[in-house]
Amino acid sequence: MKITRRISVWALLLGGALTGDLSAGVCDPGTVASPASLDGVVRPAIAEDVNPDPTVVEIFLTARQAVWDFNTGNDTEVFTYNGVLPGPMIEANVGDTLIVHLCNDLPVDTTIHWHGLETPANMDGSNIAQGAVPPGGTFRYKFPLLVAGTFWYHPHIQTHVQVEKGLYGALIVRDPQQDSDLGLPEDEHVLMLDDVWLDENGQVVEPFLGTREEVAIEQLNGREGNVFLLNGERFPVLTLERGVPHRFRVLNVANSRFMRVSIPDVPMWRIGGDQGLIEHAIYVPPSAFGPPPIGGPGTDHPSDPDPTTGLLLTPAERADVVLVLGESEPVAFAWHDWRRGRHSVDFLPDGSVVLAHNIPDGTNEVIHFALITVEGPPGATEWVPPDPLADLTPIDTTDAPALPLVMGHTIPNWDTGQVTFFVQALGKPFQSLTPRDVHSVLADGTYVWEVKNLTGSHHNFHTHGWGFQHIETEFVDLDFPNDPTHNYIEPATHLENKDTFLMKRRPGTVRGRSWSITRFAVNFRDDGREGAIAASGKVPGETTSGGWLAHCHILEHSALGMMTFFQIADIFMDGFESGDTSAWSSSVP
Ligand SMILES: [Cu+2]
Repeated sequence: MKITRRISVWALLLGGALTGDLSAGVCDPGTVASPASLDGVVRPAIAEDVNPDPTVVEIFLTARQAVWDFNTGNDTEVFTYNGVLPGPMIEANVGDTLIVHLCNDLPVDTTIHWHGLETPANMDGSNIAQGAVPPGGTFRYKFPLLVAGTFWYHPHIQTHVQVEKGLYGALIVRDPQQDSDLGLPEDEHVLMLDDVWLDENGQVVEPFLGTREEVAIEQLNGREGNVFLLNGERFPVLTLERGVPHRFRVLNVANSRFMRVSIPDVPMWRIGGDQGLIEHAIYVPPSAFGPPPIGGPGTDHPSDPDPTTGLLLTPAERADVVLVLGESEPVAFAWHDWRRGRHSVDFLPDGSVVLAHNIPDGTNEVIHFALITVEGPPGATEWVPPDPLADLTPIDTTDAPALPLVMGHTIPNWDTGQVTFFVQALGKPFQSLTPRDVHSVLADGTYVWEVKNLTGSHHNFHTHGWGFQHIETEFVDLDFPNDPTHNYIEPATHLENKDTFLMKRRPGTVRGRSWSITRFAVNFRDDGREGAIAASGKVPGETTSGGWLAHCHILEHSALGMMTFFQIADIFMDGFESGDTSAWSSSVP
């Protein structure tokens, strides 16, 4: 490891690999309170809470460039918070107030979005919730933490570029009573899973370059990287205690890659996810591994084709799982492919462009994120989850109005390969939407998101500001109306509060003749925010928000328009101010 300039960050001492600090900017460099991955606990570095009040967590985050060693033989220029990648993990208890002082030492505008958190509208950090924080600028975020769960933070300007370059961190909101009821060891592990696309010089590849075929493929399928990272490290060795239950909070922070992860022969119990615990633990069978045995970062055996094995996380989803390592042999923490409808594209001489699915999809080789070595004497070989884990309240959608959306994209442009995506209305990308095109809802109202997926690929759906509950997914194929394998309803498998959810592809092959519709229950509750949820107009004001975003979290898709916004437009609510509609924001979200 080459250290070009010493700074006092713990990561220097550890496997995390800061090799230099490129900034000479206006901001305090920011601190990290404690190092990553010590004493058998796998986690990112932890942010320093500078506020002595036990109910206030106050953090300084400086976004700045740095040089990172991904063990590729080259120093990679990255974006960091406080010089570490992932950014320092923020820890708090439900009910605490979080204050974050962002200082932007990057050469570009940025913001911080608090993925999954129920913030006041003007603290949401999206490009329409607040003005950009320019280079040298600062912004103070302050809000109460209303829900316990596994959350994360990242920019929401040029998101697909800035997250890819390393700007992300975990935000864990704990409920101490719930945690003690689980009866698990106090130390839990936090695993942020990423992939990054590096060129032959070890630098992050700019988006949407290359031939029209390459542009079209990257846009249609999203960017899938060639270097896998667990907490910013490539193929780390993790040491974990044998014979005890381990709680893993797992976060998919990749731009586009669906993360299906597994440990050979080790089942998991999923106890929660995006928005905290679920009611009853769900058994997650391990994916099958064939020979050869554990290798380096890549191996040459194909993924388990059974889509029901392993833990599946679409981009931005999180899972809270418990597992026991019984054997003393090292084991792999591995990624398996999952059939998500990757496109191939052909530009034909007659000027037509044909999309097909003629590339490996679901059968790509297994990649090892990390090697787990196991220590200690034999102990427990399994863990029996308490039941129930938590009490959840189903949202009653009787008579609830629907909020229809429609996800899709255009055929790639014949000259450039460019694709336009949409989620609000046919052919209308985010950039073209006005407040007249989008949904306005009442505070405290209950609605049903009714999201149609016209495409032959899986996407996902994320809304800012409020979690939701999956009701059902309906599959429709007009060409085979009597075929029950093409026309059916998949009800929710269990009750869970989510903020990011898989949008399954259409069952048929003919465009416009087949689709899926996924329905989610949502209550736009104002509890804890007292009117600070009002947002409208698409353009942020000094203290007002232009709205709340809803989008696909395949970041290439949202950047290209698969995003919309909704307005909380209760004009009778205290604090309501109509947004400025004099100019439409055209910045990439
Ligand atoms: Cu998408």
